[in-house]
Amino acid sequence: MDYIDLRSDTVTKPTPEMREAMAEAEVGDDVYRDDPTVNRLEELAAEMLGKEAALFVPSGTMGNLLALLVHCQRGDEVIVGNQSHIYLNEAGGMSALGGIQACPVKNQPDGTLALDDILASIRTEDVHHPITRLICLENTQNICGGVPLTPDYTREVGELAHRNHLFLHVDGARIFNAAAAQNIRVTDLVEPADSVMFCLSKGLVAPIGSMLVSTGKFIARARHLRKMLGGGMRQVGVLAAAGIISLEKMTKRLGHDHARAKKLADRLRKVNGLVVDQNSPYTNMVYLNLSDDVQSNAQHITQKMKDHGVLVDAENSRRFRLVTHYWIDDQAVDKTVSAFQRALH
Ligand code: TLP
Repeated sequence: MDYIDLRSDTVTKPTPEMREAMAEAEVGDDVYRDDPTVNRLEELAAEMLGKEAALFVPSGTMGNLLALLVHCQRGDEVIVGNQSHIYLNEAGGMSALGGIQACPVKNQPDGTLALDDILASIRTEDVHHPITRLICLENTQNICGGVPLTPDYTREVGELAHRNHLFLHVDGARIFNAAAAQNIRVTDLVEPADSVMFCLSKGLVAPIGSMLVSTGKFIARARHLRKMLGGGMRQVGVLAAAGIISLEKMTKRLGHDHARAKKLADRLRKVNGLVVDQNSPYTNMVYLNLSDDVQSNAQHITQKMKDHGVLVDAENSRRFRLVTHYWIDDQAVDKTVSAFQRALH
């Protein structure tokens, strides 16, 4: 069965144009820096984000880990949102592989970390304390609803960080969604950051890959650490070719995904048994709960939805996340609404 897959935007399969570019990609050994397609992708990513250099990495998780490893020494502390992907969903890589300690700060409902909370979490100079080294923001903030952080807020955190001799890393897995939602340039969102990771493999539709972007010196160190982690790839231009299409074309169409998410949320608000989060969606994610009067749980409804040809993600026993992307059209929205109606009654 051809499922309508709303579990994530990570499920996006490459477009026919991407497959063609992949088949025809000029390649070389990227560990020797000999792959012209990877070199082009890295130059393009750096240029689009207004930074000096970029590194192609297999996943967002590796990109974030490399950033932490470059910024921090063993025993250092990183201020992260308590609802952030880095803190919750990266298998504890920073502590396991970097000896780095997380200092979780409460994410506000709008995805931000309160400036006062950040300030209060910065360690004072004391022989007993770890050294605070880095602040991480996530844009868009996934668990808070796919909510975009603003350029003003990011600038304030950047200033706070630099005033206190800290670095700022942005987990911008969906930074182009954040820019599209606010109708601004992505450079406005990342200018205050010392390093940025963003994903090609989510709303930008590439089959694999993320980019780490920063200064030339930082990226040279990250390249060395990527090799250490076993992430030195060879004729990887076959993947970078899809990434170039992500950057040149897919960054320009994310508004369609946001409009479809809105349409989906508006329609689901009218379905008995569902309560869509008040401000959802901000970008391409719709978060909703089962209403109190529904006896069955989200896992059970998820199974019934699957029987009707629609895959959704149960966050817990009452909550769902639905993510729109390139392969979700208006018809898929209609089918999802009717699958929920049937699954609930
Ligand atoms: N997020 C995935 C899951 O891991 C939850 C998803 O379906 O949303 N930062 C953020 C903000 C992310 O949402 C993700 C993936 C990553 C980093 C990691 O990217 P990958 O999966 O490429 O390692």
